[in-house]
Formats: sequence, C-alpha cells, structure tokens
Amino acid sequence: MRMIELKKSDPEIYNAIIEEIKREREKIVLIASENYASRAVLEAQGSVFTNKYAEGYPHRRYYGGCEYADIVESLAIERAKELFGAEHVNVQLHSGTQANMAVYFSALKPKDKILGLSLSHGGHLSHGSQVNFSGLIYKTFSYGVEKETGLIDYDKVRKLTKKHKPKMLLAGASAYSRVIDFKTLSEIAKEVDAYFLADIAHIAGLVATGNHPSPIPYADFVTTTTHKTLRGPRGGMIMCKAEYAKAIDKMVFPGLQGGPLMHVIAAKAVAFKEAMTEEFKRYQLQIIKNAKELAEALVSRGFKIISGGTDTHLMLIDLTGKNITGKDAETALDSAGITVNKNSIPHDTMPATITSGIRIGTPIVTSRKMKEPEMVVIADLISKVLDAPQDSTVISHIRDKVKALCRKFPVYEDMEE
Ligand code: DSN
Repeated sequence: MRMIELKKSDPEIYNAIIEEIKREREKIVLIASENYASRAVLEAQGSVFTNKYAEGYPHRRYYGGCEYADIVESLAIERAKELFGAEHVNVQLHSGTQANMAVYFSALKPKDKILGLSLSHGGHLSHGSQVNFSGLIYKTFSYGVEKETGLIDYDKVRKLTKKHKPKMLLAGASAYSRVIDFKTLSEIAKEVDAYFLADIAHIAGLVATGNHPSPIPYADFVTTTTHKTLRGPRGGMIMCKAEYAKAIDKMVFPGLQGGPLMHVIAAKAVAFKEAMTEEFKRYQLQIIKNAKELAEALVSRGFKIISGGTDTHLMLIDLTGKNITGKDAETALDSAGITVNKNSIPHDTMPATITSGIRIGTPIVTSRKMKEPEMVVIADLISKVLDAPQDSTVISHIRDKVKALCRKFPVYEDMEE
C-alpha cells in the first residue's frame, strides 16, 4: 500500500486517502453497514485486474486475454457456493441494489406486485420505496414492525400477503436487529405462489458462519452485498436455485451490466476464502456478543433500543426520551470521534433527514479486536456525549478517550502516512 507514484502525481487525492486512513484509524466507527476489509482484500481490489474487460462468463467471454480473469471469477463463484451452500451464484453485480434489480427484472414484469419491509421500519430503498426504481416500476406494498415490540408480526405479513397477492415477497432489512424467520416467510410466499427473495446484505457474514439462520434452503433468490458483515470489497452478489441460473446470468449480463469489475471480483474471491476460516467464524460470533453487550450497557444508561436489544450486529436507538434528534446525535458523536448514522425509527414523526434515532453496529470495532469490556466503555462515551452534546469541554475530553482507545486497537498500521 505504498502510494509512491500517487503522492507525486496527484497530491490532492493522495492527501484525501491519507486523511481517510487516519479517520478510519482514529475514530470509533459504528456504522452497521460498513467494515474494514483485510489487507489481502484491499490488495486484490487494487490490482491490475482493474484493467481487464471480461464481458461474458468464465470460458465464454467476448474478449481475448481472459484466462486469468476466468481463474478469479471461477474461484469466486465456487467459494461463494461452498460458503453459503448455494446452487448457483453470480458474482458480477456492482452493488446490492443492482442484485435486487437483476432478480426483479428476471422474474417480474412492470406493474407486478411486490411486498417487502417498509423503508421507514428498517427495510431498504430497493425493496419497493417510492423514491427508488423498485417503487416506480412495480406496484409495491409493505409490512412493518409492531409499535410495542419493534418486531415483525409474521401473522400480519401472512394477512397482507393474502390480501395483496404479490408476485414476490421480500425479506431483509437495513435496521432490524432481530433474527428474521426466512422459513416462515418462504411458506407465506408459497401460499400465494409468490417468489421469495431474501436480501441478506447486512447479515451475510452471520449467515455464512451459522450465526443467523440461512435463507438458502427456502428462498428462490438470495441477494447480498459483499462489504458489510462479510467484510469483502464493495459489491453485490446473487445466489439462486439452479432453475433460475440462466435467467439471472442473462439478466446481469448482457441485461443490466457490461464488463464485470474483475478487480472487485478478485477481492470477493479473497473475502470468501477468509470467510471460510475458523477465525472468521469466531469474528462473527464476537460481533454479536459485542452488539449484545453494547445494547445492554446502553439500556442500563437509560437508552431505549427498538425491540429491546439485538440478535445481530446492529441496534436501533430510539432517542425520543433523550431530547435530541438523530441528526444532532450523529453530529455530536462524530465531533467526539464516534461515527454513527441517524436513522428513522419505526413510526418516526421526524423526517428522514432529521430522524428520532441512530443506528449502531459492531462489525468494525470487532474487526479491531475490541471485545465486551470495550463495548461498555463505548456505551459510556456515547452516553456522556448525548447527555451534553453542546458542551465542547465534554466533547474534547471524549475525543481524547476515543483516540486512546483506538490506539490500543490499531488498524491499517503500516499504511503510508
Ligand atoms: N445503505 C446501506 C445501509 O447503510 O444499510 C444499505 O444498502
């Protein structure tokens, strides 16, 4: 990672990268959808495969010189199949949203009905939001979580499914902290002859290591990103039953994409190999242990967590009793060196640009090898900042504590400064 040429040729970009390295090192990053990829993943992604066009699929390309591209894509596919137990895998998707798009386009017609978790209750934009292509092209309906419990009520999903008769039922979330019952949802989909799509972007690492039930046995299609708990490069992937393989591959290329990003696919292959190790299994388990500890420590400091806690890598904090908005909490915490994102809570009365909540996740702090005792420290720091968000003395004191904690758990140490 010595950026010798970049430093000379483009100091502006070089300096921004150096500042980003420092930011990632010196802040406690609790963004639930982010992670710190390994050096091996970064090296593969920064490789000469960025130069290569390889339209088509391994051994069926539209360009010469694809013999090494074939090796990396075949390895990525075979490793993903083994990791998740999938019948068919397409690793060419540039993102999770494009993965969902390819599934919809291959299985649905415009104006078909889809039913997914509402964005404002923890779902994802591409699951039918009106401001996204999914809401523009399809007739979309949503289920939510219960106001009292913060949980999905599967009987209500069944009722909505019977009422609307969607062509596709969607599972998956960006801000739901409890186990999702993929088996029950797949049965509900079958009752109306709907396709069942499980988007496991957030929980892919947990699923790959058996720390969350897998939808693979039940779902027609499973989509994911590769950079969240899975800790690979930024990108997407589709897994599906063999019967849909041809339609999915044709929809990805030539349907929606041209050349695959071979450097990203090489990095995906590296990440899948890492995810098959015992160390990665332990890492995923620790992510959950850390999240549970952090949630408990926050609750004991007077914070309200939607659904009361977590089974996964994340939690959603309801700030309505704390006299601070999600937006202001995000700003105050970041100035103290703790990075989170504002997030709507179910039944939020604030607009999405303000919100009454923040979302917190433990994948990155766990990648830094922090464990339960550090989660208690972090809860304490968060609590102190949110009790005095305007107090510059408090913020500066916490910022020093954050830096000290980060120095104890170093990351990306030998990158150039
Ligand atoms: N934007 C991502 C998240 O933060 O959850 C989902 O794609």
